[in-house]
Amino acid sequence: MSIILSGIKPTGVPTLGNYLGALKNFVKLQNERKDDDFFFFIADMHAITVPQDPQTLRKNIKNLAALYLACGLSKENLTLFIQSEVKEHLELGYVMQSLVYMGELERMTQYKDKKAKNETGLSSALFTYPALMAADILLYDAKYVPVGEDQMQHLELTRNLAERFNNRFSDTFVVPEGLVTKVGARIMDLQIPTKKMDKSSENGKGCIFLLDEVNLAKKKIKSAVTDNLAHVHYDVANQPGVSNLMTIYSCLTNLSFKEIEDKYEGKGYGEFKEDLANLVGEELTKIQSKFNEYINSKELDEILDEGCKKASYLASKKMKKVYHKLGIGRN
Ligand code: ATP
Ligand code: LTN
Repeated sequence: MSIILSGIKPTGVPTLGNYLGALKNFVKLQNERKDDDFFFFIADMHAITVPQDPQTLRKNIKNLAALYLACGLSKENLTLFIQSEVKEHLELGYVMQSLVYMGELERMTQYKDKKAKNETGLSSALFTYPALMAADILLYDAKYVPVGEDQMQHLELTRNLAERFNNRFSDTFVVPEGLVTKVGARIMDLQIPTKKMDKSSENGKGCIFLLDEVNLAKKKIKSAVTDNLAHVHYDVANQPGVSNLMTIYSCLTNLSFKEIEDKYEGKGYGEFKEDLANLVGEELTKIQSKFNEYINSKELDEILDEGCKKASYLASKKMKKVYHKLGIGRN
């Protein structure tokens, strides 16, 4: 039995990118690996590394909890919880900060990119964020961490920190492995296909949110940027827009790029976009109908309470061990 864990930040409504790169894969893994234990959480402590409006944040947390289930996760072998409700994340996060080097954090692209853009007012929590992410994973002895490609650098750091601790203080943490999907690990913005689709992005047109009104989402697909080659062909360098749409198509149908190219051979983008818009529309309709069942249900709160209880139990056991090995406190 292995533990499989991942988290999503409640920084907005999850996007089609979050769905295809992460959530859909979580569901697939859960269907394939019946003997494993799945831990998914809402990374609200990570959300406040950039400023958030409290009311919106509260709503995003609840929406994300319901969306995890609406996307198809089964309650069976699932521990679903809110990060801030399990205090040990912060405790181990601090311990990880004491292990990680400044140079390692400076190399993390998420921070480096923001710094390169000369954004002002960056918080110190944004800088130390990967230490907290490592704690999220190591606290539960997670073996596999399904994530989109953008998170692999954080995963590598987590592995290094686990090994560093184990070497200094004896075996304590499982060294985790990242799991990235073959297709869909990086869905791009529909308007700027060289940029990742981000839920906190300011340009809503390039981004499909899972709770978008279905017709609006379809419109976004139909007005996605393509090119004037009029040829459905996978070529990221020369046709980034079309290639991104093909990636979405492939994730939703399991057709290979070659199969999609053959299907639309000799046809322009109109028909391809129309079909894709319908596919996206159908998927969103399914998700939203389940979302509506969960969002105001007592069941959702019960699942989160249960998740918090189970996660807290395991996390507190782990922290006792960690403090003891570090030599802090009295025991
Ligand atoms: P933010 O805009 O706040 O940075 P985000 O949209 O990047 O957020 P996260 O909460 O950081 O979302 O990511 C949740 C999961 O979704 C992660 O596993 C991440 O790798 C994956 N993911 C995020 N964006 C994409 C994308 N465009 N394509 C594929 N996977 C993605
Ligand atoms: N950093 C991730 C979210 C995240 C996460 C985690 C993912 C926080 N803690 C632990 C996997 C495991 C992100 O920005 N997508």
